[in-house]
Amino acid sequence: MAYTLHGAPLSPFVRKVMYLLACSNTEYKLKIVAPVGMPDDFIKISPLKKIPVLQDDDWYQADSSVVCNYLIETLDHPALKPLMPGHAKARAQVRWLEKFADYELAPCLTFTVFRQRTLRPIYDKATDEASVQEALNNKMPALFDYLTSQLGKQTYFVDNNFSLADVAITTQMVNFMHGRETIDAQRWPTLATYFDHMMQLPTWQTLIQREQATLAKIFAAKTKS
Ligand SMILES: N[C@@H](CCC(=O)N[C@@H](CS)C(=O)NCC(=O)O)C(=O)O
Repeated sequence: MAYTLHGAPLSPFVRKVMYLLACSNTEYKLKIVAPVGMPDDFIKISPLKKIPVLQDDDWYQADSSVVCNYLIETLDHPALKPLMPGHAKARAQVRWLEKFADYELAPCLTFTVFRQRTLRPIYDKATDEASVQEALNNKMPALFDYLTSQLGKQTYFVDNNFSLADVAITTQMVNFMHGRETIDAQRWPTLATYFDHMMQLPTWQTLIQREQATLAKIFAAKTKS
């Protein structure tokens, strides 16, 4: 079996799938598809024209959540199985927090902060800093307050075990970091510590260091030209 993952590593949703593939040592090819300027026929494999898509021969599946759950169910890998807890209530909580990350954190941390500060400049487009400030002042605090309440004194979000919820939340926080923001450790100390801890985990380190190197190269080339 040789998977192909269609997408770009700076997408938090693609990174979520890459995390699972990496920690299970699953072989795959990354076929770069950027969200800007997608080929018209991408809709054939991704009905909403979004990345990621996982391909296995002539089988294609879109959506990071669906793909991650598919990998957990089918690969039967010891590093993946614990990402979905055995207990139904804990599974519900994991799914809820993944949804919260994908649909509540993403619009603020990724589609606003990262897109405006990092993605748009890559494509020589101006940053709308007012919209970033609006998100940071009016949207982000309630999201981080909620995450803080869910984390409590735990190291991981659900039953204090590393799960898909941690992968989904962390991947959005990475884009926040790529957007040159940090979690305010005075205001959200447990969340800041949580993210620091996540960034120490070897699989995240490998993925993020590669992305930081890519971003550094892109921006170095821009300052030269
Ligand atoms: N729910 C989807 C969201 C994927 C998504 O929004 N991907 C973005 C890139 S970060 C995208 O492809 N955007 C292109 C577009 O909306 O036109 C998932 O989890 O895979």
